[in-house]
Amino acid sequence: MLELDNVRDHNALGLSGDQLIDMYRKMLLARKLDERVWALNRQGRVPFVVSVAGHEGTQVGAAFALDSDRDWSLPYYRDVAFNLAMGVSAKDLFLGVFAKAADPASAGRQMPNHWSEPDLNIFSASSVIATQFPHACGIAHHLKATGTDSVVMVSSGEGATSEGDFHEAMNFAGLHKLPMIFLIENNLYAISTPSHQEVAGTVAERAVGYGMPGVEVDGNDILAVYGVMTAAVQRARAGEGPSLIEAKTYRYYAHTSDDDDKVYRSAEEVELWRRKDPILVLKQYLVESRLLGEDLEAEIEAGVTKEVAEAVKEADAAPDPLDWESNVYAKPIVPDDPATEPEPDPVGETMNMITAINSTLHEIFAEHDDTSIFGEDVGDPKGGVFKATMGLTDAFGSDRSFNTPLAEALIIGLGIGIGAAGGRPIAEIQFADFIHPAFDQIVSEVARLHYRTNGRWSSPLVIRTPYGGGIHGALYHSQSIEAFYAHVPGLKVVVPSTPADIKGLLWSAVEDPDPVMILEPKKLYRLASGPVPEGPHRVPIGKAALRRSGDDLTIIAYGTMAHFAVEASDILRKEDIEAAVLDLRSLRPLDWPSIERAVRRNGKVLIVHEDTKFGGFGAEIAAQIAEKSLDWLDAPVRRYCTPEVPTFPYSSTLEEQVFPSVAGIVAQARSLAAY
Ligand SMILES: Cc1ncc(C[n+]2csc(CCOP(=O)(O)OP(=O)(O)O)c2C)c(N)n1
Repeated sequence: MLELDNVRDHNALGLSGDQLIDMYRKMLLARKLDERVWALNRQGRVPFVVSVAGHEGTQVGAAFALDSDRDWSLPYYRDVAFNLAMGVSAKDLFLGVFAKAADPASAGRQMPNHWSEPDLNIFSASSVIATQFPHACGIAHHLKATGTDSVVMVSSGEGATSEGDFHEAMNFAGLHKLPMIFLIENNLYAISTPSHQEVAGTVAERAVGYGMPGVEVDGNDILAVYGVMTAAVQRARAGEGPSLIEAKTYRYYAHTSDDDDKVYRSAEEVELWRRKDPILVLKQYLVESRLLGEDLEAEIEAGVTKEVAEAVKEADAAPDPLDWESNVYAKPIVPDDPATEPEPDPVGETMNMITAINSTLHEIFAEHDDTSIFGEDVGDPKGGVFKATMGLTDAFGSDRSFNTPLAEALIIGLGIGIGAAGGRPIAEIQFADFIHPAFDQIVSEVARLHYRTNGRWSSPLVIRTPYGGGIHGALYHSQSIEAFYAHVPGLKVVVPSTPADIKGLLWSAVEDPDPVMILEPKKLYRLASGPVPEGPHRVPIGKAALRRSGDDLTIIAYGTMAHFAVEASDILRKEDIEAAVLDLRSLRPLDWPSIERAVRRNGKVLIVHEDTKFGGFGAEIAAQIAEKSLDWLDAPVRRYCTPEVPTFPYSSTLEEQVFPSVAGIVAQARSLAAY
């Protein structure tokens, strides 16, 4: 267990008198800043307040135990005092409060209190409760794997400890003995929900199940917080693993300016806690220790008041943001080079898709020593349920290729953290059907990271996942998920259909600074085989491939359906119907110039995908054609997709009836050609 002797002597904790005064100053600064933000809110000058008042002892005590040169932190929205103590300036905080262009956290894109400061190793946070915990694990994993002695502190309120992300992260941190501190600021309420309706047992006891010490501390006693934090930091630096600290504290004002706390707690209760105000507790200690006299107190008070006033004045005068559009991607791709001729066949050894993925990963790992891959059953000896990752652990070690627990949100969140700390992460989701628990981490976190920090953070995360049907995978091993994710700005989504392309897109994805999702059509893993170029081979993201030319119509497809469309085109050719086949390969960014070129060439388009039709990706293609190229059409755009049933029923006879087929494509193309 953590050594917690309730040390009440700053000398015994190794703190000098000057440090104590500095702590006091930071707490007071946070309090004055808080009061000022509330006043601005009442004056109608800022729309939203998240209050820190009451938490200052916990936060400043925690910050003083960390070293911002080497340690990392993932504070949550209430951690105003923590940020100030780590080195964020009052002016920077007010730039966020006023949502100004110079707001270093997000240039006015996020609400206030979503700090981020790469120079201080403070990672960006969203508004989604608890998503930061897996990020912290990823950062800690990378820092440990690269041999540093850095520590990662991640904080939240007690309500957040009910979320799955918290438990998945605690489990992973415990398993890997990560150098982490989970600091839970228990202020007794999650908005209005009291902690006895939120937490079974106590927060600190939750640590037991994850093989780490958990300790309760009086969060209003800064010396006690500093003591346990210091012990936890030492433990982490010594390689002994993570700790959980539950700091008992209280917030004096409503949850936010949108909350009315009078309906769920009494004025007497608030008053009782005000008597234990962490600033008063420290002040009393300083006075008793003869470290603070009236003159110094007045000087500190005046200094802090001046600092807040100046910060407000400067931030208020700063320009408002105008730029709403930049930094969606670190590397925006705007396709501009339409595919006009079929690409020449690649030259190289013939192999199937899965062998191509495996050999490509080995090549990439040898070339880029910052890559790592992780997911369920990814490590050797299994090397993935499809054997895509076989041999990587043996060849490159278990820091670079490893099993994760069964926890998809953790897998993606881990990747976000590894990327933030400087790694090049590849997350494998065993089947696309099981990616949904990670929807939040993908859509709310990784896709928005670059935009929400106005480009100060980015994520090179690659997400590989086998997807699609036609393999008797039934309702939960067959789904097409592309429409959900191609919808999301900030993500890139690719779907290779040949062994050479899967190699080329994997190389491009790993070297791309943005998150890229690779949907691997698992029906093609062993069905599609072909020549694969030797050595580094890159297929540009955002570039479709013309597989067949033809003047009668164009079949637009991707994945397994691109493969089927080529077969269909070859059959149709014998009937003198020339069907071009455009294999999109990238869904986002979409290669519009190649689609437009195809429409202009023959005026007839058949879109094929194995997802259901309603709201499927084909609807986007059809809409863009209608908006931009209607005049070139000689027939209505047609879609051949799966009918509106959950995909796909297990029985072969049922699956065959709904899975789009080569014969079905031929029939659709024939009728469209005759239109
Ligand atoms: C996933 C998610 N669910 C709900 C919310 C809305 N929400 C914002 S803060 C909050 C309460 C959090 O309480 P706690 O974790 O105890 O922290 P505190 O605000 O008390 O410091 C809720 C429910 C959210 N932001 N994210």
